[in-house]
Amino acid sequence: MRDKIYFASDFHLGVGQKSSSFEREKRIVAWLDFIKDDAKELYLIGDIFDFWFEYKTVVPKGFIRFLGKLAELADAGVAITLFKGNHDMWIFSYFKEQLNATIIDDELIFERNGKKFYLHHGDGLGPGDAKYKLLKKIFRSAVCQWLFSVFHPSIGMGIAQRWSKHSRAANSDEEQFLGDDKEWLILYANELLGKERFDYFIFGHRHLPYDRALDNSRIVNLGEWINFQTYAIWDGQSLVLKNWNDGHPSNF
Ligand SMILES: [Mn+2]
Repeated sequence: MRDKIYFASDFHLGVGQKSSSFEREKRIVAWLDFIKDDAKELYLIGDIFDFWFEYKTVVPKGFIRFLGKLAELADAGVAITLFKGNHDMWIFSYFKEQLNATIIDDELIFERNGKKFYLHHGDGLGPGDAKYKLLKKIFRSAVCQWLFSVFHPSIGMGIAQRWSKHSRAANSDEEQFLGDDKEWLILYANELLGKERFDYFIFGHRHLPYDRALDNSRIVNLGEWINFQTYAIWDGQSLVLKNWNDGHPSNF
């Protein structure tokens, strides 16, 4: 029965040593293969690629097993939704054309079985970080995208790869939970709950899997696939955060 909804984020394909990114890609492909028969919808909530840019006629090399497996799911009837993350905000129309994927710029709100979901990659939300919020506006602007596109891909992708070596995903170990009063996505969710009812908030970006109760609601952070290999599944009744332990899913 094709009736499950799956959520994952922050694969950061391409970051780290070539071999480690390739191993990660193979783990993700095995997971996609595992879910392909009962998945109705698949939400990939940002930073799937450590860097992505679509030139008019050129896309970045690599990830062929991952893209092939996504195509297999799409062809089997899984509805794929791809969120722009802060690392892959320059996803344009390629995955819409190739996978019939829905591309989400910021948040997505929907209801399933009377439960209301709020989904967002998680970047630029909550208090503070004015510098990033400004940068996001600049990077997402048409002018900035045009400027990048006029460089030869060897130059543009070269800049991106050097930049990626200094990124958090490339260098940091596991993150620490700061507490319900300090985690900015929890603060953001609580602020939204003051105005509107939501049953579930699902974010990525934080690189720390967590599942916390809020006021009549819950917040799930999907973690990442460098250290945790975590994902969430909705079976129509409940939302569960899980670990993919190389073929043996367990509750997180
Ligand atoms: Mn990330």
